[in-house]
Amino acid sequence: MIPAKVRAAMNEQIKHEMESFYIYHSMVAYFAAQNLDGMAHWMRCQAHEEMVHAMKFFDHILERGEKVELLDLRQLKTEWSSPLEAWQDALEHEKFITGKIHDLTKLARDEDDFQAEPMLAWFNTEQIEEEANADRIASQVEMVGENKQGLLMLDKELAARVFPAGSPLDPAAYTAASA
Ligand code: OFO
Repeated sequence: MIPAKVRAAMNEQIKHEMESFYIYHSMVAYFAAQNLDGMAHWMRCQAHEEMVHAMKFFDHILERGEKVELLDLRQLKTEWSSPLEAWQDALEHEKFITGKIHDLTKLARDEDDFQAEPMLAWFNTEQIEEEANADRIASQVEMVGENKQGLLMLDKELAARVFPAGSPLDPAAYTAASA
């Protein structure tokens, strides 16, 4: 059993993680349109992680015999005026998510939901990496400024991120499946 307030907040968190999945795909589309294919690829890998985050909450609620409720997503931003603005937004979005995880952790403590603790501890640790990644890349994009060569080098570097094995978001998975 999950305390009612905690269950409601976990269902809200599934929504926030799906919003992360969604906004990062908007960024995939934006970067691809700018011919920044490495950044688009990096964000597609990131979107995979966000789906996993949503499913961790989804499965946690189910395993504890409670009801999963998939809520409407907010309309988030779909356009950016520069790669820097997109990366800065990614950082701000991660900070927002960190705040939500902190709120959920506090709520679980207030409601004596000890069984939620291991999962929430995982998310608190994960958010350190999530913010650090977005912060590092936003800073690097800011550093290269108007230097197109620098931007292309960074883009190439970001293309090296590897999809988790078997990811359905990896174009290799669905282009092979439909061949
Ligand atoms: Fe990017 O951590 Fe989940 O949302």
